[in-house]
Amino acid sequence: MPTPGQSYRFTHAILRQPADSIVDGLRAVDTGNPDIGLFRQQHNAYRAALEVAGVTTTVLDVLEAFPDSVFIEDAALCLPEGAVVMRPGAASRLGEAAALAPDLGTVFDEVRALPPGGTIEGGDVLVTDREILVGRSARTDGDGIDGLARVVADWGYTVRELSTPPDVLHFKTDCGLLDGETILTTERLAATGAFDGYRLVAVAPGEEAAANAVRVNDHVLMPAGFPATAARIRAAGFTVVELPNTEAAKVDGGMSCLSLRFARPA
Ligand code: CIR
Repeated sequence: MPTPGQSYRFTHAILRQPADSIVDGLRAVDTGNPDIGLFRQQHNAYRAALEVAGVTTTVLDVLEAFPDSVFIEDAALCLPEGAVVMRPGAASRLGEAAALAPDLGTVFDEVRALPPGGTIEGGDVLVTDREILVGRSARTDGDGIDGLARVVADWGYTVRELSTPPDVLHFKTDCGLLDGETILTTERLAATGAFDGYRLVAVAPGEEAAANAVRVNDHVLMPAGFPATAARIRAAGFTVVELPNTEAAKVDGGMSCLSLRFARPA
């Protein structure tokens, strides 16, 4: 059940070690391969920032067979009641979810599967204090969204289906939660009316890649290099932590996709 103020309060996070095979990672536009050494450094800095924000982190072993497996958020949805294993729409990523399920089982009392049919990736799912928003995208379809709605209904969650803007990878490529009622968003996503009734902070024009920020306890983690958007988030009263993300960005990865964040009893 959504609990006011709890959608960005986390005690734990699960990450996955970047694979050398990240050079084969999916990307919309090829701007060159990630440098694996630098990727690891940036991943370590991201993990450290989660710890500073008050989260205990677990880093799972590398999965070389799955180049994009460092983007662990896409393979599951973690809620206080339990975890739901996603069904990625990218064929090369399907096996990541199955590989993750046993690890989720060591943490959660309940790990649920989706009913047959459809696809859905965690990058298309935004949990707020009042509902679960899911954007249809090239990776997530209506059947996948319906399946999630059925799986979480008895936990008290309402799922609302929205559209991801055309040519945008995931719904959360273009937005991030700042608090239970406040969303950081691109103008193009806000213009769809998806967030009517929420407070909005718009990313600065030309800084659309800054939208995938993630609120973790009292910190907002965002990619470095977007000063105008960082200033807007600070002006709205939030504490911003800017992190180098150049290597994940080469394969369309951002702040949210690098971890599964959740709250567990002490
Ligand atoms: C992919 O295309 O699946 C990966 N290269 C990037 C996934 C990013 N995930 C996310 O934003 N949640």
